[in-house]
Amino acid sequence: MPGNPTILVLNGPNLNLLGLREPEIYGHETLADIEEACLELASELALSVEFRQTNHEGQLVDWIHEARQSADGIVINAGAYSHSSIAILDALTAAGLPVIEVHMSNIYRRESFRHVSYVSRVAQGVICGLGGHGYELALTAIARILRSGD
Ligand code: CA2
Repeated sequence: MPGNPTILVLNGPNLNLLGLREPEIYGHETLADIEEACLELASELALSVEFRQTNHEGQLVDWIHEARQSADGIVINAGAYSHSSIAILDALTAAGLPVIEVHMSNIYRRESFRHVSYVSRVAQGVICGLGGHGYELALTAIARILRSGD
């Protein structure tokens, strides 16, 4: 019997600071709190979750390349690279896996440079403004997409 689907949850630059700075924008939850909630939900959804964070664009690109072999779907908060990185868009497009994009904050209530995300061009769905809960919603959505095949 095949194992649980594997979901790679990727986090980009500065998300390691969650809960430590700017709580008025990003809340009090740390990235470790979010990871814990994701791992707990993953077992209910029969998913295997790999949760990672990096401050480096190339590292995100390398992880997305690896996902082609090792994962069934990607949940990504590319942080500020969402608004600038064609390299990440190209890697996600090449991966050919279902992608759900997450942002902690509601990027449409913020500066206009945050209103455009390259990641959104390849994402099947986008969740923003719901804090860490957005990651749990993204996992629920991707589990459903993988099970229903659409
Ligand atoms: O809302 C989001 O999740 C963002 O992806 C967060 C990025 C921001 O550049 C995007 O526009 C929206 C920033 C990452 C978090 O940066 C922090 C900085 C200081 C304190 C806590 C987090």
